[in-house]
Amino acid sequence: MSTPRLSAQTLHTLRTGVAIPPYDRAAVAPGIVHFGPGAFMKAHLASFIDSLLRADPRWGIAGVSLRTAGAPAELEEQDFLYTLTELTQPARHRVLGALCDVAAARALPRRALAHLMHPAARLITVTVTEKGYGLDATGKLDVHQPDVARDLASPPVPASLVGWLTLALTNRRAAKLPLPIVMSCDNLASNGPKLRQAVIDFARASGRNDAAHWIEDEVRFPATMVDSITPASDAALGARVSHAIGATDLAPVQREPFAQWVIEDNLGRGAPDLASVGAQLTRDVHAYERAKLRLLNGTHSALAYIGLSRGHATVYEAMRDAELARFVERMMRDDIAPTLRAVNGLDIPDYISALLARLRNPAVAHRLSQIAADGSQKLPYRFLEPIADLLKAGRPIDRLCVPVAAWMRFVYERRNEALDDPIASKLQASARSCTGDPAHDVGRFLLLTEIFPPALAQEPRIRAAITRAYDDLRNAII
Ligand code: CS2
Repeated sequence: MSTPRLSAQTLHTLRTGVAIPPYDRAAVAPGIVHFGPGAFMKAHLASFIDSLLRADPRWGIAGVSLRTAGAPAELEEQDFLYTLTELTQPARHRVLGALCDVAAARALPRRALAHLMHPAARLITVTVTEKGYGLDATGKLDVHQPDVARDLASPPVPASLVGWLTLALTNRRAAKLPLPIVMSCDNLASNGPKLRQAVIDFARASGRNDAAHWIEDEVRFPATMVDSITPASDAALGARVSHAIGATDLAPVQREPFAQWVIEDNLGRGAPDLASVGAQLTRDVHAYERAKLRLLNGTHSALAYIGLSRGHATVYEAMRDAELARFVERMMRDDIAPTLRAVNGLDIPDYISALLARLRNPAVAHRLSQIAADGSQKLPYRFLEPIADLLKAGRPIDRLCVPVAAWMRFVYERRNEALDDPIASKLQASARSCTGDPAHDVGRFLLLTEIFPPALAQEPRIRAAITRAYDDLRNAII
């Protein structure tokens, strides 16, 4: 007998021990519209919302995908049900029912707009990754970014996130619908304020000054910190899940058991009770955000660029390289920690110890190549900002410059191969002009103003430290 497909119909026939939505999905309304319904949101945000729906059916999620061309058939065929596998030993499988729809904005713009205009939609959440915001190296909206530039002419169907948000907010205003909260859940320092400023700048640049003022005065863009290590889904996960649940699931996701969502406590009225399902609401969100971006994401990127050059494939493998593990622990405790501020509930040395244990979880096969992608977007907040803080404080910067140099070597080695980065061709042009001479090569990369603000690139101590590290890495010295 062939294995049935996961769907609303087969939900009650799954293997015992598989958790299924304990609420009536037919009663769920789409109170959240989510931009970027990829693996991270399916594994993180949707798991919190799935718990919330037990008590409050108003908060189903309607996804809007900006990048995919067509509707995600796998999910649609499964009635938007999918399995979340928590990578414990043994793994736990939970079928989530929080997602109600996914509209591909390019193919089905009306469906996307209908979700955004639904009177019940009170929260717009976003996980489009760093590159989805169209920001420049200083964190401001880049009006020359192709999708943004195109949307400034107010085409009937926008392409960019800021274009869609401006359209949704102004249309809701005109229709006198309740205003949604707009919540960035991406890895960006000050993600809420940056998105707010980008939307305001976009409205202004497209000649809608009145809308810009109104957004400035009325719309809330809380900052958040989101955290859960989510290895990309692959065929092995599909096979494992289908076997474990007793049905074929073509859209499963996996993550470590740990999941954290810290939200700036200024949601106002009409927001879902996210604290009731474990989200932390705090006035100190920036302290959490900075600690996470620098300690977790920074360490991830260091493990990726240095680890790949040492022949490792996953975070787990890289952490079993004693020299590399020692290097990143020192980087966390001696270099990054002094740039952070402890707040109530966040003890930095304890946070580091917990992080090291998470990175050593043998059940999580997190590929370094996944983390290495989009380096141009990640380097600034993971390394360059803490390096600038260390310089200001008169502290040594050498160790934090090593992963920056390792990224340069990583790009150099891929100068003629596929490179996963929104400015890949620019990076490869720089890499192809390298000669192997450390000072020359580092100088070429530092000219990339999309990544390195000129003041930082011209700072002689930074240039010297990166050049030394670039040279040492040739001999695997860290
Ligand atoms: C990773 C993140 O791919 C990456 O750049 O550092 O996706 C990381 O796993 C998450 O932010 C963890 O919350």
